[in-house]
Amino acid sequence: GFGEGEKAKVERMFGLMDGFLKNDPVSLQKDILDHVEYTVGRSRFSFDDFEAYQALSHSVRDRLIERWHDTQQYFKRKDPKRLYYLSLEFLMGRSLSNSVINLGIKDQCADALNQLGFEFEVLAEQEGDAALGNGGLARLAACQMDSLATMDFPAWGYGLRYQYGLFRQVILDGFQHEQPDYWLNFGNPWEIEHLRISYAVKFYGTVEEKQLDGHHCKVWVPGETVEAVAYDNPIPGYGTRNTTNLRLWAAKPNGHYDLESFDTGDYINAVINRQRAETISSILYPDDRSYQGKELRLKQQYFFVSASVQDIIRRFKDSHRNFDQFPEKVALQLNDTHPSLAIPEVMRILVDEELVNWHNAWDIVRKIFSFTVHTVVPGGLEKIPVDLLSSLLPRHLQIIYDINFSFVEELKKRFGLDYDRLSRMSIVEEGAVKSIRMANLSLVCCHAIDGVSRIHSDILKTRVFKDFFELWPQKFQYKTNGVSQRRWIVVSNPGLCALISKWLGTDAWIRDIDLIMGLRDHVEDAELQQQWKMVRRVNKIRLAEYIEAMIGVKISPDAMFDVQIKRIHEYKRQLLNILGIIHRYDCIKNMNKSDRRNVVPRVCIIGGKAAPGYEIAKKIIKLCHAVGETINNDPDIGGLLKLVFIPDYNVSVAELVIPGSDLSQHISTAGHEASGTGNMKLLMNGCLLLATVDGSTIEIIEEIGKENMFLFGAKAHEVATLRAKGQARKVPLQFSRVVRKIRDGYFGSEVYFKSLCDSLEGSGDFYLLGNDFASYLEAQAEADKAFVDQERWTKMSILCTAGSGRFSSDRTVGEYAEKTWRIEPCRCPF
Ligand code: F58
Repeated sequence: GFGEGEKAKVERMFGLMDGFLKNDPVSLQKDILDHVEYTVGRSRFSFDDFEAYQALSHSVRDRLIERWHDTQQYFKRKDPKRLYYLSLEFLMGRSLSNSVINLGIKDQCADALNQLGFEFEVLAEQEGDAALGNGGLARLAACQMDSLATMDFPAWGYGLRYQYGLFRQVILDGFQHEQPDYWLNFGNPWEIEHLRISYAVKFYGTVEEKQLDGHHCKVWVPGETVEAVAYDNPIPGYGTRNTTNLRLWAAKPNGHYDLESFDTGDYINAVINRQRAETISSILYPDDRSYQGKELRLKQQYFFVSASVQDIIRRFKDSHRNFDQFPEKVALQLNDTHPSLAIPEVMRILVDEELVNWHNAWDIVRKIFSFTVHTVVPGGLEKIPVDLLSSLLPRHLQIIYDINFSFVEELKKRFGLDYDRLSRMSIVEEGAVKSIRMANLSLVCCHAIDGVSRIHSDILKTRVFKDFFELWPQKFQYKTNGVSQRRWIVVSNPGLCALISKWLGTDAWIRDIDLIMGLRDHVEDAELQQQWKMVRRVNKIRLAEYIEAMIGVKISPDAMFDVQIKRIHEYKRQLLNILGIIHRYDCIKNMNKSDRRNVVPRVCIIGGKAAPGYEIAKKIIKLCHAVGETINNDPDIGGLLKLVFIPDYNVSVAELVIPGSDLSQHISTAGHEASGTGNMKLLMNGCLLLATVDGSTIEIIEEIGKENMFLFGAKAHEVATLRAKGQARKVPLQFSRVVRKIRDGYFGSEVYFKSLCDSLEGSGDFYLLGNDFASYLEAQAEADKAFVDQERWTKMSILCTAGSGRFSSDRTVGEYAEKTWRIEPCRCPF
């Protein structure tokens, strides 16, 4: 805190504070009409839903900007330690509802619009998704930004402003096709363009040795320079005036003209060539599996990292004379290894440009960086071919070599000349293609390495990073992921939100999630149960309407809605789900009339994108459609079973599906899902989980009890042995029968599906579908049984929500703040 005198000063400084934009409906209405007329350029007497959305968004944006300025002024004044969150991907989704809710002006906006003849919910639907990311890692970054702002932490996010977000998935004849997502086509009111905040980012060229101010220096003479321009995306906290920033960089041609190339020839071509600079920030890589040594990807990484580091150092220098205090004022978080070039970039700027000596710079670097790992697969770790790095970033390669030299010396002192160990741990991989291991670089340079769930961290310590754990056990930690209850309950499930607040007697759980366990006290209350069911039913009807509108399949809200929504991956085992559905279909077909009366009607919903080059994932999508086609059109089945694929799954589709789900599947082969975050979103919304004992599900079990979930499958510690058994594993008859059905062409396309079937039989089945099939079916049968008893089901559903508190990103971010970043809240006092 600060003294009274200080407070008075601050108040004087912010004297105009609440004098600016008013938030009553009348003022809002005037602002909206002004924006219709002057920003959108339409007549205030005639504008449509989209134009109304634009005008409303601009009115909200104005309020965001105001708070953004106040917060940044305040941070600047208080000069707290700041966190910078570097991520190559952010999946922000839509912003309108989130913003008005966090600003606390949703009702006022709705009122203002009503009087103009518009409905808030309809306008909110006009907004497209900001999909600057692939999956869990990117949405995690978005949830954490929301928590950082809400908890008043002085933190900024840094990333890339891709012109094309994650591709749109279009389904034609059951096949996935990718279409570009040019999300900026209709403008983006949620960003503020700062053309004057820009940095030159260098590429290629050579390193020269020079004498500078009596220092012996390395000078990097670049072969190409590109300009990074800042686009700021305000992130409003909930229940606070604090509004922080997500700064995304766009690439523009550099303004310093190279006279020579313009003089000597073709002017037109010279301009066109310069324009190519923009490709750096043009497209998001849609591959969420493994890293390929692509030059453009490396350029993207360095481009955003360099601009961010320059910006951070510039801001620090604004209020400090030297770098002594740097580690007390700056923490840099790397979201996976993608931004790890920030490490040599900080070294380069400190040593080459700020003339800090190597040892001091190294000391700083080791104190400020931390990183989070999001994968379990060693093959998912990034490697950069040395040839590529030496051509693109020659100085950084030198720095990495220097860091590695000292590191290897340290290893020799500690372990002696254990060459196997040295070659495993070295940052440089000697092999057919000599390359830089970005994970090893990060492990050496960061003071903390976090896994995303407990089991994940154990796997990192005992397998993936075993050697490093032996060397530096204290660096290894974990912070189980979390998701924002603002986005995943308040924004996406207003009905449930109101109900929770009503029964808790307060809406304080929106900032203080632990309160949500208070619902447990009311779980036996028939009135709550009734209202809970009603809210969920309304959500199911909304989802059913969406599905009918999108794909023309009619579904009944009386059925159990069973969903699996996530990227399509072999390890996530959407295929297991589909095989289970085929089995169910078979069973129903073989039943007589009276048995059919006992079948619990099910609607199976699958959604997710396959990476464009991931053949097997694409076949799984096609299989899902082929099976759905057969089942949904079989008059013999009627309403007992449906299988629908929701196209183009993204954040806003998730906001619709999750509140309307009864059961959700998280069925990765144990030991493969680092954490999973969809499970948390569904849990919060009172959806029951059918799951393997993997990732964060293990911790969910601890919170809500296995009696409130449907668990199955091999445990992580059994997987290696099971795999080693190979063909000796026993596979249930039902499994072979179902696979045979696909092979025999029951669902068509038998040639196309052959490789899928082969991956499940013989020496294949790496992900153990056959092994887990019997227990999967048992868990499904348990779920059916529970659903029949609606009272029991509803109680379990309430207990899921009540037990979800630990999985709020507020808890995760609080742990990072205290243990890793060592930052304190800095709350704008107005
Ligand atoms: C995901 N990783 C994990 N990577 O799979 C999931 O278990 C975890 O819950 C989540 O991170 C958050 O920690 C993930 O989403 C990517 O999308 C990368 C994108 C860039 C290429 C490599 C994968």
